[in-house]
Amino acid sequence: MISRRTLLIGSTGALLTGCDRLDRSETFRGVLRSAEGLTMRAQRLITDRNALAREYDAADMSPIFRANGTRMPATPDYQRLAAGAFADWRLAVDGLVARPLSLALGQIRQMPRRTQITRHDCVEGWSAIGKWTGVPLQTVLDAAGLRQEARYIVFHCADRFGPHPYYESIDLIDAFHPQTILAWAMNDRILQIPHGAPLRLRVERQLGYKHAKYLMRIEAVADLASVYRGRGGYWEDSNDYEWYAGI
Ligand SMILES: Nc1nc2c(c(=O)[nH]1)N[C@H]1C(S)=C(S)[C@@H](COP(=O)(O)O)O[C@H]1N2
Ligand SMILES: [Mo]
Repeated sequence: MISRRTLLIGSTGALLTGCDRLDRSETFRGVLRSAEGLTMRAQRLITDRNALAREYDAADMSPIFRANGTRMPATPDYQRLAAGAFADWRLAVDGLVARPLSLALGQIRQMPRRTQITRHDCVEGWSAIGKWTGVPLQTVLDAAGLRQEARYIVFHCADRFGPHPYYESIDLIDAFHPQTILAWAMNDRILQIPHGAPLRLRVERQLGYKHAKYLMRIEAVADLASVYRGRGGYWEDSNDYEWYAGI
């Protein structure tokens, strides 16, 4: 037999739960319409952008990984560096950093490394799976110490397209993504010239043209307006390519 007391507690409990639910969902809907909701939705996008690109097994690696765009920078400076096996090459890390760096290849190869087998997708309609080894960009940025105002990382390359070098940029979400590395080896070999020796960017959540080869300088900036024509990359400025080329 159910006592009156049990019934009362039971119904009060149920009422409370119902009330509580209604209350929460209404608050929740309010939050979604508010500025805080905007932050929440942005946060979800950020969470998605932190997801890892698919990584493959050694058996999946493409027998041929074509080189695209520049295959050998034509400048005398680069050719002199290449002739000396890049012993005199330095990577400059500057702009909005606390400690500007000038890193030799040997120093970069001694930093922590990450190896990943990923698929490269070029807008021209080809893909290839390759193995990349390099230092996480985050490690280099942490060594330089990004200043508060820094929002983007710009990559300056050795090869020229007309008067300008090839250049690209990413935001800090991609800069700190665990699969964003400065690669110095490909398919278990030291990175070869057609693929961007001595150092190239791998930013695995984006299309091929974002993966700047022949890196010379990494610059932290507050906005992209001051970078060449203001759209953050050679193809973005010259051919209207998307700046965020997510895949
Ligand atoms: N410096 C530089 N980086 C570059 C390019 C280039 O021409 N110069 N081409 C881009 C394009 S369109 C692609 S698809 C990839 C090609 O990389 P791969 O030569 O290793 O295949 O590099 C990208 N990075
Ligand atoms: Mo490409």
